[in-house]
Amino acid sequence: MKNIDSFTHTRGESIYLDDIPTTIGTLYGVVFGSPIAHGKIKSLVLTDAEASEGVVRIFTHLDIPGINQIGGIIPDEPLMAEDEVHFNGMPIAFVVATSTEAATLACKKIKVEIEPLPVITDPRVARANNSLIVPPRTFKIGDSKNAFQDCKYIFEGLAETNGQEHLYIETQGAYALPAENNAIKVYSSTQGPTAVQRHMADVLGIPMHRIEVDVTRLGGGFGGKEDQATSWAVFCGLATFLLKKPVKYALHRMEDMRMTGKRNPYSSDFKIGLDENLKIIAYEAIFHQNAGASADLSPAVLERTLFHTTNTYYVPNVTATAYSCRTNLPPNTAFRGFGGPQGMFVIEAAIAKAAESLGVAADVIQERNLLQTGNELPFGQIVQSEASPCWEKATSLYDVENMKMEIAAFNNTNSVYKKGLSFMPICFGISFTKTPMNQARALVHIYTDGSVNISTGAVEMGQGVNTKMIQVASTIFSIPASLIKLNTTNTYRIANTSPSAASATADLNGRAVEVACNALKERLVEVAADTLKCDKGDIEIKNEGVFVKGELSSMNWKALIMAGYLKRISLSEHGHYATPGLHFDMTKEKGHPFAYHVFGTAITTVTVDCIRGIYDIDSVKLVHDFGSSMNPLIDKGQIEGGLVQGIGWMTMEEIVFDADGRLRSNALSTYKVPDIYSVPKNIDLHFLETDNDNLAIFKSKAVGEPPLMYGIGTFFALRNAIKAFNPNSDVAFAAPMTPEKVLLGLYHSKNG
Ligand code: LUZ
Ligand code: MOS
Repeated sequence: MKNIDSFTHTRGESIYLDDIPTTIGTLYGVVFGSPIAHGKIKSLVLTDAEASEGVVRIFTHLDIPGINQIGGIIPDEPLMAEDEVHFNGMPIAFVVATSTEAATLACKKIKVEIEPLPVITDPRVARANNSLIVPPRTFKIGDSKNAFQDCKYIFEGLAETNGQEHLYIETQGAYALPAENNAIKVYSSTQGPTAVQRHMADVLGIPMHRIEVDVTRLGGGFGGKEDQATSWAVFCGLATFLLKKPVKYALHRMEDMRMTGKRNPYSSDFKIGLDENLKIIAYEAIFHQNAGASADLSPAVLERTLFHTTNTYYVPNVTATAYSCRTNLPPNTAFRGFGGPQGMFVIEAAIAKAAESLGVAADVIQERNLLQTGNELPFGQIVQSEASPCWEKATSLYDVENMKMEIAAFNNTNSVYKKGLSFMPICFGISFTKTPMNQARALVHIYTDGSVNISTGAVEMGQGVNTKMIQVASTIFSIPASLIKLNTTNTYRIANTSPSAASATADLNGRAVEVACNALKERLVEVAADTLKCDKGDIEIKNEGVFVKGELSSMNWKALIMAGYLKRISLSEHGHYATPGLHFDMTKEKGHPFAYHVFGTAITTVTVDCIRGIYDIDSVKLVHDFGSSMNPLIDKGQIEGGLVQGIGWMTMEEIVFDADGRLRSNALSTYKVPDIYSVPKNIDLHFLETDNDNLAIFKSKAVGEPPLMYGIGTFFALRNAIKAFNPNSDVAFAAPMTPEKVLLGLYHSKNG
């Protein structure tokens, strides 16, 4: 089935936040953010700004009727600063005017006096100052300390990954409208409608039932709108509540880049120990997560890092400790992979270091240590592994021996260009690591003309989840997709939603649709048996018709629905799903947090221009574990998009904050993202079809986040190409591998 949005996307008819028709009298807001990263507010003078043309009102924390707090996991984040600012861009006031231009102009007339305090941007400095968001956590299996004594080879090192700007094409935004009886309707470009509803209720001091959050679709989220869509909606809601006027705020790209958090940068230490057969016996890691100025989702991101400490390898003795470090940057947040990629990069660096030191190819070590079904992960979950099938399929299908020979031959005959190859096997856990979040609901109505209307808690953000929801209902009812309409995501239809995140949206909401549709179908079978005077067991509803003992009866789908209505049967159902079998005990750091894992292997080849330091990604050849894909076209799109986003993170996307905590890469002129010229020249994708039982919807495994981690392979392929040119290169395990770093790596050696 084609993505149901492709028709309106192509015609420019899809409705995003900024396409929602505005009502007469709509006002426009702009946030006034702190001009410095850390300090005490001495005075705030609004008089000039208030007198500015078109300004209706300027709100500060003093105007908040409820609580000045929007922290999701920990209440450490005020909506607006009171007497201190903690990052450059931290909201201080919200200016509402008759136009965005007027509000922007007025913002420039706000006078704030801030006494500067020391600025910390480095997570290791934060840890040294004991500036932590939450106490550190440690995952442990076996006894790494003792196990190192039995290791033949031990290597230690440092690995760092930078942040990443989400760069959803649609920036953050919201539009709030007053409703009767002090209620509010808000359109929000959010992955988490319930988070918007809950925090708006807190800030306004009213119950959640007065706040209707509606989400049409998102022009991308990537985690950046899991938590951080909330504040903009709450600003609009606050102004609407107090002014009784519609208020809209859609951020300018540069405001969005400056004021919102990004992927958490990490600075980590590793120690890896191997035996004489290159089996990894022991591994230790210390992760320093740069959380930014408040918790946001960082504690959960930190946890997912720990869950992915050993990537797709079995290591019997592991100790991993993670620190969430408070710095004066915008609060960092969810980003596709959610800490997993940051953890996986570190063990890949450790393996690369071991391989280089021992003079073997990294893939020898990787392959020898792949997870097998039945292995125990450091947090106690016993894994059902597809690691080896993916790896083996990739090496045979793509004839890796031949690829390696061709690269060696190329490198022998070329002095200016060098090629490199890497393997990147992945293993990603599917489920929210916070077990209670693994639940969802769906509301299914069948109208008397036989058409079907579905609401779920899933937010369509370009990932194709709406199409998959329709596929579920269409398959269960056995009716064409054209009879099914999917609604916007709305907190008045579906309550207490988990954010569309963790790659789990189609699984959780699809299962809820499945539950609802099956319940309806059961009732309809009874109606059919009653009407056609036969046994329930003889009835089959398929191809828009009712079959009795395999024979098509006179009753079609539409007649069946009408018969149900006349019998006064409910043609509506609210389905609820909660992933079974999940548990995790934080006091022991053990449990079974994931419904299943997704596996895959990517083989990347690159060519480096050893004079200029620039490079091409020649090919990425993948074998990915889809389970049994319910929509290969959409899933292929997720693989390609995730891969390229991962490559961007690993190679060119370079976030730069200066020592004052000011973002220097604050526009697309200074922050480079992959374009059509920088994507791999060739992407080969093989669908590994497995039909082991799993908890995915229709056994079609989650596909949102896992492919991002294939991009990590590019970093190591580039490193290998650099080493082919300069075997003594001291190129660090520090992503992104920009052309500048490649150039340094090519010409800078360990001994100077
Ligand atoms: N969000 C969240 C996520 O709240 N919990 C998670 O485990 C998660 N994982 C991936 C992406 N978003
Ligand atoms: Mo996401 S990082 O699944 O919002």
